[in-house]
Amino acid sequence: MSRATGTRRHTIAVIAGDGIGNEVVPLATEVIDAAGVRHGFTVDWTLYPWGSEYYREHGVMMPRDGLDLLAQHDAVFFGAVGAPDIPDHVTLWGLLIPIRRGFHQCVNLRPVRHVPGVPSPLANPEGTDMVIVRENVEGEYSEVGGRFGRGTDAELAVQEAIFTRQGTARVARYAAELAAARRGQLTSATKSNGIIHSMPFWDEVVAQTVAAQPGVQLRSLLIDAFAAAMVTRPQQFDVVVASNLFGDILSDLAAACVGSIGLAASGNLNPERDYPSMFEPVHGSAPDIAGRGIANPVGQIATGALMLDFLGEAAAAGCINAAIDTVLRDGPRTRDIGGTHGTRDVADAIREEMAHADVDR
Ligand code: GGG
Repeated sequence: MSRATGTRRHTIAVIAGDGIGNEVVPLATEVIDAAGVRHGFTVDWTLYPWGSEYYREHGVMMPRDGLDLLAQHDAVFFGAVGAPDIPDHVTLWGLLIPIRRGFHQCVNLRPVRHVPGVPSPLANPEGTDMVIVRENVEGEYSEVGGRFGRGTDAELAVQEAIFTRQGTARVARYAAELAAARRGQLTSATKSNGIIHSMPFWDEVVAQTVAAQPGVQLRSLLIDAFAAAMVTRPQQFDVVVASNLFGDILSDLAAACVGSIGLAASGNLNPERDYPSMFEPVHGSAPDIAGRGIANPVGQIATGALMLDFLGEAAAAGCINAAIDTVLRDGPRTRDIGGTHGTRDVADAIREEMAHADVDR
């Protein structure tokens, strides 16, 4: 059916990055463009060829003025980073982390939902529906520390975690507001029995912040018990707030529990909107399957829906998510969730499903 297009424009920076990022990102942009045609907006994509290949050529993951270039866009659509021949801390700290920090993307939003029909390693995954709110710019991901006496018997490494009152309160407030708009249940991941300074501090600041948010029930759960509960009864979680490291681990675990990490979307949000936010799937570059056309594109496409929602295109986001659910239920599916189809088959099926849904409406 014909609808007016191009009345709203979004300018998006694209960094496909490494490995399967180069396979899933172009397909996800096709799906978003198709949503734009049907929902009356246009996306101007600008590709930035940064990542490990760029590093091999230039010795850096992105150019010195990289953030200035990205700052000209409404959002960043990111694929994956990581290559077997470059240390992971070089690739991560050379690209993703400078963007997260430089653009004050203090919240990493990671929704996890079981879609009926998707095979799961759990006996009872039905009804799992949570949002993990990961602190994204401080905590355990810190540059404070050092290596001493390299190569000697006395060698040692010191790594400091940094928790500020402002940073902890900020992410707790975001999570509490989100919980108030959902089922009102907020669970905070902690380890205050073993980590004697930063985690009791985290607990105090989270509790003080959440107390100011009416209608939200806060529970604090030790990260080890959290991991077990995620496997035995994930349905109990509504909104989860966690530090940078705990949030990263819990969201991989939760995504695997509902079927595959290849399904999971995320947004690195600058809630004040002073800078572009960055949207990337939870999965990495998967060098073991890169170049074979078998990666699951759903995480990247769902990430596109999250980005559109953030940009005010809720109807288009809903349409993409509904199409994803139908394709996950009826197929085609990639191998990670029990299918035999390729990356393009699944992305095309999502696009076709969107077209049918719009015609039916
Ligand atoms: N698409 C996300 C990606 O490539 N992640 C690589 C990674 O190692 N991320 C760690 C993190 O998010 O902290």
